[in-house]
Amino acid sequence: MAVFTKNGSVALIRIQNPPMNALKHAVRAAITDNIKKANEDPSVRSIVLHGDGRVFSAGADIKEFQSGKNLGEPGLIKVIHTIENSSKPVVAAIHGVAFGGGLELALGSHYRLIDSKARVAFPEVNIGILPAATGSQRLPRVTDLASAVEMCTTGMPVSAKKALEKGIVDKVIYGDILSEAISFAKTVESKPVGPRRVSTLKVKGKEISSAVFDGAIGPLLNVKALEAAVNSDSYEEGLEKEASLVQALFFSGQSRALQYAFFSERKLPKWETPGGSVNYKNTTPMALKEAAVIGGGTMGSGIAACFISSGIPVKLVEVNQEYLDKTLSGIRKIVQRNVEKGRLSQEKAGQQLSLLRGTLDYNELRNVDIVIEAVFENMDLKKKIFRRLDQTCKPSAILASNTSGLDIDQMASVTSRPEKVVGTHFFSPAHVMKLLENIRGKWTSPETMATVMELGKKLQKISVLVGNCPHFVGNRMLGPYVREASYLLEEGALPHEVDQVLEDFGFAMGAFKVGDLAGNDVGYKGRKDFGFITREGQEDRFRQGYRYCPIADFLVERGRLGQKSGKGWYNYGKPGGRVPQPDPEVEKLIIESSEKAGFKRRRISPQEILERCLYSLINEGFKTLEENIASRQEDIDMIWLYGYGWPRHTGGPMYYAKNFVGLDKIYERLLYYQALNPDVKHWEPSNLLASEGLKGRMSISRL
Ligand code: 3H9
Repeated sequence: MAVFTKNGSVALIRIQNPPMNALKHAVRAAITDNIKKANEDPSVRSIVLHGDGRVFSAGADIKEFQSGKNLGEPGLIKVIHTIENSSKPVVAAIHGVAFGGGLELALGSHYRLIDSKARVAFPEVNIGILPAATGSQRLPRVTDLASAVEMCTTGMPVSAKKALEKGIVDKVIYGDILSEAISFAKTVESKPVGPRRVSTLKVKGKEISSAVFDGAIGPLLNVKALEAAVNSDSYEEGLEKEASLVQALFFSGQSRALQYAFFSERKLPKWETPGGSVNYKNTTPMALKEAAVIGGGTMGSGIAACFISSGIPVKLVEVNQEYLDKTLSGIRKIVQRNVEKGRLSQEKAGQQLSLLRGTLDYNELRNVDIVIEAVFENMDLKKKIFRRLDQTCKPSAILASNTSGLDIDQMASVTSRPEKVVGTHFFSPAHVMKLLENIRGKWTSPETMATVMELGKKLQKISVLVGNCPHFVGNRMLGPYVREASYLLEEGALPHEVDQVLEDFGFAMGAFKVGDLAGNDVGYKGRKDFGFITREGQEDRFRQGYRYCPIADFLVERGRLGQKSGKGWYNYGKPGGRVPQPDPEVEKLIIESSEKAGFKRRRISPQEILERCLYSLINEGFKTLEENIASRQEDIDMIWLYGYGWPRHTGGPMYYAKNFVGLDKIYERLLYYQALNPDVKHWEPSNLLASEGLKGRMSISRL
């Protein structure tokens, strides 16, 4: 947990808790004991604190927060004070990262050396807490207040060079960090440690503090903790305030939800099929040396941009030279924008673009390892392309579809290699959105699954493996949410009222604003293919015996496609406009439509709006688990966090259902809405949710 060795007069304390040296109880105890041991050993004149393996330390052990176990003494604060009170100088030798409690340990040391490639951060804000093991009180004693506020409220890592400029560390090391730290320690052995104790230093920039805090936007209690450092008469008083602030956060559901999200995200690479028989451990991915993308629309271009930015050569196939030229120049623009934003050097941009090749000829795809079809959502067209790819590509090549909801098995059925056919559902814009929903068809081989999951990692995506059903997991759950939003319009609400409730809940945009952004014609085209469209003047409000709201169809037929046409559910002033204004024409259309359908409009409460949109979506999520489409609760939650902007501080729809609402309550409301709306299929409770709701708890083994 922490190993004690000696190099002449220097005691070396090596933190040892792979992979990230999280400061769990045994580590804390071992550091404290070893500091005492070094102080008692007359042959020791200085101490170097360093980390084993990849990092110095990623901070407190978040698993301990979750379990509530092993939180007893020595707590991190005690360890830090033991270090600081050491009569022999302690030098922290930082490599990899010193994050959270790791940085707090370093700030408890008398000197801080940092490897040139290492980073420091206070990322506590990302898990809903603050640097409460003296960090919020120490940081503004070594750096300026504005930097302290920025670090504590954004959680963003700071490079070694910046950390030196900001006064957080004393020296950047370009050679071997440990041997340099040992030499350094020897040079400070006879220097007094008193002046090096950070807790005794004055807070920097007290005089400008009100200007900094007034301008500070960011998680409130992180800012308050820094204010406590400024306004307290002593370090000890500041610490007391820090402790009371973190207590409030610890007991908020939000910090637990954020910690759940942290671990859920890290569970995704450890993917498995339902029941776990095929998983990341028992499969080996194929090597992907070269890829191809069919179709250079928004999706295809974004996907190709992802490949080249990850160093994978890609061939993009279009139907004619004009489209191809347009697509290639679009991709060049994506790369160039990264240069303009300072994310990429001109040289790297050139390297990326050299990996891109446009072609009209399928024969050029003979040797690629994976093809991603990204043409529009038409099964006949997709089948035609899959047949052609099957005839052209080498037998080992994977044929993937970027469909957002069509049947992968149908595409596989026209090939001679159904085991190599898989869904890779990117989200728009593909080069920006983090989520990749990979879909296993009934024939998809474990090797193919492993390969697309590995591909997601290479493309730096959050990849989730799901089963094949109409619209898969994300869009399937989106269906009831969007349908409920439109039913609410018929019954009395207006788009901005529904959106306001959803945005108050935490979505960046409500359902109607999202529709306008994505283009209302996208869903319309899909419905049209299924013969689902209702035209104005027609009074057809049922599909396959279930309720159907046609207002979205009317909108598209009036040319209100969304932001791109300047008008959709809202008015944007001009095509491409971004500022939504409620539009009287839409209100009139909605009111007339409800009248024709025989609804007596009423005021609908925010509570009802929220329940109907969210609970219907959650119910569908349970159905995907029950039907073995989703393997695990965490997969669903991460799909919603990364693909649909579900508010992270509630963990995701499944976590929210269980921990913020309660499944018994949700089940009861599903029954209530089902009784009121027998013509709405999505209110039929999922059996899984029903059984757990009845039990009043959620102890499903897979969850
Ligand atoms: C804190 O310090 C509070 C104090 O201020 C005061 C309290 C009073 N704990 O991310 P990776 C695991 S709060 C437990 O895949 P990477 C992680 O789950 C803490 N486990 O690697 C994974 O496990 P598994 C503030 C942790 O190279 C494995 O390590 N610190 C912790 O992509 C590898 O992680 C943070 O919030 C932890 N603290 O990224 C830092 N950290 O193998 C959080 C990691 O079972 N950590 N694990 O899936 C990170 O940001 C990233 O892990 C890091 C490495 C950038 C360090």
